[in-house]
Amino acid sequence: MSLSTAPAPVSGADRIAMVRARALAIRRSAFTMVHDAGLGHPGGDFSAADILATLYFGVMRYDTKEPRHPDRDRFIMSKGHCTGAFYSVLAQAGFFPEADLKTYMKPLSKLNGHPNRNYLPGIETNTGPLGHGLPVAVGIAIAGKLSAKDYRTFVLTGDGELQEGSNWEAAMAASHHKLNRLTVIVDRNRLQQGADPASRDKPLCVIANTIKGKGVSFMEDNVSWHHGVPNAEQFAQAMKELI
Ligand SMILES: Cc1ncc(C[n+]2csc(CCOP(=O)(O)OP(=O)(O)O)c2C)c(N)n1
Ligand SMILES: [Mg+2]
Repeated sequence: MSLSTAPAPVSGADRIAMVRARALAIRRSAFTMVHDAGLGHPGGDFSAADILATLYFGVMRYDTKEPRHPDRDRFIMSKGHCTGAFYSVLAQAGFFPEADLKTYMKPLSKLNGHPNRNYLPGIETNTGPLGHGLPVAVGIAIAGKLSAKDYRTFVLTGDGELQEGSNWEAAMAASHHKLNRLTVIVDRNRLQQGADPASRDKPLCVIANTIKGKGVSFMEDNVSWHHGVPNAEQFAQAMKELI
């Protein structure tokens, strides 16, 4: 049984175009599902669409005919509320028919609001209560290491979700166990649910997105300027730019 991602187009440019088209299809499908169900989390579906398309159509190895193939790469949708996007990518990849998406959140449907591994192929673990995906992924990655498997484990978390302390315990365990086949992707869409920084009663932490060496062309994003000292020519050039 062979493991593969979707058929690879010839050139890198075509590959990017294919992943973009998949991401667009995920958004269209997820929004249709939310519209028809009258329920869902479309904002987080949309921010996750490119990540899911990249993983399923450019990165991960899996076999839809044998979803529990022992050598498959594992993916855990820790932001389990975003089933519009997750079910859409699973259906596009071929784990179940795209027609099933029409049953999203209907009575007796297998497509619940949160993913259930007992109902659908391609789901590694149930998620929904935030903060559990990474701890489970750490366990899966440790199991891979202990059994000398080379599968990779991917987890997609929300940025708000990272407030759950379980993530930090899992991150420390991941580092301690040297889990080099584990990748955590944070969907940093800068929003969660109901957070209101303007009326806070607690300390504030601002993450400033900056550029090291900002303002001088040859210094920006160049780590050698961490403690570099300019020569005469560099000094003159920098002074010309810093106006
Ligand atoms: C433990 C837990 N607390 C609260 C919720 C309710 N809840 C669902 S989504 C959400 C916000 C998540 O924000 P974020 O992780 O940033 O996800 P995204 O922005 O990608 O939707 C919350 C609080 C939950 N699902 N689980
Ligand atoms: Mg968020």
